[in-house]
Amino acid sequence: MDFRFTDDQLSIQSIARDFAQKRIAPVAAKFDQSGEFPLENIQEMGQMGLMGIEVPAEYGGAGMDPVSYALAMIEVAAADAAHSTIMSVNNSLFCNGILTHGSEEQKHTYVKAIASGEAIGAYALTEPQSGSDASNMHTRAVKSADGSHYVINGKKSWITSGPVARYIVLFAITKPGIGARGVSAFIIDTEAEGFHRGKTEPKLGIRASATCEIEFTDYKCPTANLLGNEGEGFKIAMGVLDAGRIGIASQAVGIARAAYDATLEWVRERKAFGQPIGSFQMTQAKIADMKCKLDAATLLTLRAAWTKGEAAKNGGRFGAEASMAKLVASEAAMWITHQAVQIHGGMGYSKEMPLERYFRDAKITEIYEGTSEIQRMVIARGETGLR
Ligand code: COS
Repeated sequence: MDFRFTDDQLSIQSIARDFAQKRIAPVAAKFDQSGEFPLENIQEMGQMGLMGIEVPAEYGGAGMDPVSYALAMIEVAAADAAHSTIMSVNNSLFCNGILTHGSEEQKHTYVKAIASGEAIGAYALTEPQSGSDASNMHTRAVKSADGSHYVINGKKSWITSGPVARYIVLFAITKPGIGARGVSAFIIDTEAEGFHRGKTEPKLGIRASATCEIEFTDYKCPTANLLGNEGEGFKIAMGVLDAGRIGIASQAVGIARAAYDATLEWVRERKAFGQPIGSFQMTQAKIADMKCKLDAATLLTLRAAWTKGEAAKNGGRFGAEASMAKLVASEAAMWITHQAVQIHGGMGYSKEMPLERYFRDAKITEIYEGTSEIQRMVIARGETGLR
């Protein structure tokens, strides 16, 4: 086993770290408080290649591998989880599906716009009545008599970047009554008639990442914007989520690392009973457990990213590795940020330090792109072959 990174991987890690520490970290608390979308930073990150890290240069991206993506995500998330949420939706949920299943024209038009930072992308699967049971969607797409377009009606909820997205990968039923096999994927232009934005979600964490409901009323989607073939939508959605889960695992690692680094500094400096609190055994036990969970999460995340890279070359799958990485990394992030707040005491609870933000931000990683319960289900189904 070779744990060394390539020069290219080290280079994107260093570029992302530099931008994250100089430009994102100083404004993270301000954006968290206001809930404002950090558009300028996101556009600049797009120009740097960070919104399409695995996207080939001909479609406006950086043309790098999944490990590079994971390393860059970790750096951005360590500065601010909300920025990394927007980054992960653009990279994994939007670009990934179109790159894998899209036509040349779709890649040139839509992937290019998002990967270059010109526009923001989103992914719409969840509906008010369907979350974990994603195939239980009601949004309906009906092909027009002349075959030129689909008429779409329905509502999607919890759409990350929904309030600002120009283009959205949408999943809708084209053949009702046959479950997952009746789902198709479409590329939506939010400037076209029939697209509406609904209520925005007031959230516990990742507050600068905008989230809202979206609604379609007789929206006419050109047939050229069907992604893949009719009936392939659910598999596209699941394949995209496999990639997305590596992004969320990386995000969790970034949040956990930031909380761990801050704690390490704190336990060396902060004194109680005449000694640095890091010399007390109860603190040492927490530090040891935090470090083990952080490294385990990091290694599983990098393994999943590496497996995705191998799968692209050899045609294998990486869903199980992605689910394991997301499960372990998100639970590590929650546990580590919890301990970090505890060790910081009153200062951990104060908005004067970023610990309480890390704690709030970590929670979403156990929920979105498949809850921990769903990840356990995917892993166990794969291991046992049982359903
Ligand atoms: N890649 C490709 N295809 C996949 C897949 C994957 N990772 N996972 C499932 N599929 C395919 C299956 O092979 C099956 O195809 P066939 O009918 O040809 O056999 C089809 O999709 C349906 O799969 P399955 O029967 O396993 O679907 P279920 O309804 O049981 O759902 C879970 C499976 C629960 C795993 C899925 O619905 C899921 O991941 N839910 C969570 C959704 C989620 O993450 N939501 C968050 C939205 S983004 S914030």
